[in-house]
Amino acid sequence: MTEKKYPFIPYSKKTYSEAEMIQRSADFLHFMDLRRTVRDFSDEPIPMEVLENIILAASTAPSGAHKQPWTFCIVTSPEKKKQIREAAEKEEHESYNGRMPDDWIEDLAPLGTDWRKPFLETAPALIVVFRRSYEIVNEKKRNNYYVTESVGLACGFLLAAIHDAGLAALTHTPSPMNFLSALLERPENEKPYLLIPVGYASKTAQVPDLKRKRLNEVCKHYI
Ligand code: IYR
Repeated sequence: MTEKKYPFIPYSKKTYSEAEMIQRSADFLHFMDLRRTVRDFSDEPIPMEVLENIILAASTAPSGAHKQPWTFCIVTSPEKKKQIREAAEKEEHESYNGRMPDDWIEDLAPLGTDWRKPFLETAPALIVVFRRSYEIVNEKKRNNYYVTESVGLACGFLLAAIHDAGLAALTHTPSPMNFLSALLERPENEKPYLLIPVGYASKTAQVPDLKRKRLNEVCKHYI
């Protein structure tokens, strides 16, 4: 069966003078450069409407064949957060004590991370992102496309939206993270992708004084 075509509608977008573009792009760069991964959160709650808006902003990301192959689970239940923390710490303990190769441990040492994940309970909300590799349509499996790329893009939008709302986040990747599927009772077509605590940074939060790569390290120009 061939799918029906979308109707096409006119599109126009506001443009700027070169001077305005330069100013806007520099302002945006400065704003994005202020985003930092935070590991120390206040337990102050955040409005649900903010979380929902952030997720809808993430969901505007481009995706393969516009399948939007993602599910964002919001966890604010203290009991669920505790279960997630306990399960994550169990895995992380094993990872830090033997599962991660020495090089990896060495690369993480400057960041001061370890197996303890108190932020999973302190942060007022956890957004657990799932990737959907297929859908069930009329009882049949229908694949999604470029799922990893699509969900990565959506998570990028999500982090930018969180930052824009004045909140902080941590892109946490407990490994393995299958326990999230069980704890959140997700269907077979969904696999956990990222676990993102969201909230206010605690008043005493510190971040490593890391430097970002310069333009010539991340960009090559072919004239
Ligand atoms: N998942 C572990 C280890 C970890 C890995 C990387 I790569 C990081 O940038 C940070 C942590 C943890 O969350 O501690």
